Amino acid sequence: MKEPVRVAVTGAAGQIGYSLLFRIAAGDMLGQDQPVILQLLEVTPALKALSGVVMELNDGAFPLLHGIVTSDDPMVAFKDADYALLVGAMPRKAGMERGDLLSANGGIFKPQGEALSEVASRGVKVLVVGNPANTNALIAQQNAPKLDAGQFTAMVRLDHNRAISQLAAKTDSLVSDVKNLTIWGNHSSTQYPDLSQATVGGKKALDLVDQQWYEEEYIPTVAKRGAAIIEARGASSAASAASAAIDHMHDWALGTKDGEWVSMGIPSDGSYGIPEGLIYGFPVTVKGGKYAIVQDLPISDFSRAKMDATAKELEEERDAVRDLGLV
Ligand code: NAX
Repeated sequence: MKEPVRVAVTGAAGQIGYSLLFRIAAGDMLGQDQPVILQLLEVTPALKALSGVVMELNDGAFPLLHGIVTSDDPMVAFKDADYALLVGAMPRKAGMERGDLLSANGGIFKPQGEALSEVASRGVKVLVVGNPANTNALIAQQNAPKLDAGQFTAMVRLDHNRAISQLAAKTDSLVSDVKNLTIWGNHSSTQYPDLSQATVGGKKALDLVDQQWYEEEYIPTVAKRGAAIIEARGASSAASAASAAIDHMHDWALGTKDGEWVSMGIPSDGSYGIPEGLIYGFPVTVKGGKYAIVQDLPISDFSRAKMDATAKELEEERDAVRDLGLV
């Protein structure tokens, strides 16, 4: 049996946490041979609720769960963390301007970035789920000078999984038949679910669907799926978001399959003309715990316009947090 690794999760008493923690404890994220110690961060008023979640984790009698730490202090929860899933964030409330939202989240992700920088394992892999995820990841990253910028990623995997499922349904295929689609850009309504390289059962996806359906139905359905779930369920996506977080960390830690890529929000190195430093959804492959952007994909004019639009939104968010002194 391997030595246990430390997995920090913030917002651990929230609805995503309630799905996520049990999947991690069951070995779905890091493998059935990898014991974990969960290090759970919550705000002080939620610690009582968190203690109930801990009782349930214990009651699960998960063989791979070798310990649980709870705290309202990031310096405790992130201590020696090998993986950090930053789920807790300030949701947009009615009447809140974007500046207010970014500022409130700055109050969360700046100190968390500082704490990760000080106390986490030097190789920590950080995934930001809490919205606005890409820009929250940028805030944490910019406040973690002792870590490498590439250690901070944002979640576009839920969008990626939604895009796979919608395409499989349309083509009457299994999700496992769908390969190599990409979510470019921001986890927001400007994201670009790109089918230009995708295949279904080895056939080019764009030969199987018509362009009008792709542009007018598919892209908006994927981009607005979160709102459709809130409308139907009366609450935002939680189990599917947790599942996507598991997929993101699983593939980052254990690698992607040969010949296949996934979408991750990572710091741009300027590839595909995306401004350097933005945390942007790219097609990536992973080997040995290191991700690499898939290079030299042909980019159509249609794709270019969509990729630039979502980059522009991220630049505006970055400029706003810069003006607030958060990065
Ligand atoms: P909940 O409101 O159920 O839970 C959030 C939890 O975070 C709460 O328990 C709260 O006490 C805690 N929290 C707040 N500030 C904290 C802090 N400073 N330190 C530690 N914990 C803190 O939200 P939930 O449904 O779990 O969603 C969490 C976040 O995920 C939201 O920001 C949501 O917008 C975002 N999402 C992101 C997705 C993505 O694809 N990137 C999809 C799903 C989800 O909407």
